[in-house]
Amino acid sequence: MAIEKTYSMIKPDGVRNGHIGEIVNRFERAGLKIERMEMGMVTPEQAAANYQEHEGKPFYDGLISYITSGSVVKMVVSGEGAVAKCRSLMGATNPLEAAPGTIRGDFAVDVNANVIHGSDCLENAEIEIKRFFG
Ligand code: DAT
Ligand code: MG
Repeated sequence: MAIEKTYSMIKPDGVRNGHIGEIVNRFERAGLKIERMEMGMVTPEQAAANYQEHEGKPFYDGLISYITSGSVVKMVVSGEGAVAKCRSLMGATNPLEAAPGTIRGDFAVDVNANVIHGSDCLENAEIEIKRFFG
């Protein structure tokens, strides 16, 4: 494994429901480092680019309107195998399948509003860091 950087984002429900501190704490406890962190909105353009692979699916419109519906916390997270480590701390996409002890397993109730985003591979991590931090 090597030191990697990944992009993670606490989604609007995670912010609204007060999970920022807990999530940052879990990342740091797992040995990951918060390199950059910024609160703000996701623009419709950023949302469309980030979820391009889902265009045309039945949940696409809801996904875009949800992710642009309120403040998010954008983060660059680094560490040994940060991409996979972040994904494993997040848990499965569907909260019904997310294991207890994972962020989604503990805090998500809805497959769309599922608390947190994390890049799914190193290549997308680089693209997403540029997309959200310029
Ligand atoms: P992940 O966020 O775990 O990488 P993904 O890339 O498959 O999952 O999907 C992106 C987001 O789209 C996901 O976090 C929530 C939403 N989503 C995925 N599948 C969905 C579904 N069947 N119904 C509603 N929203 C869904
Ligand atoms: Mg994904």
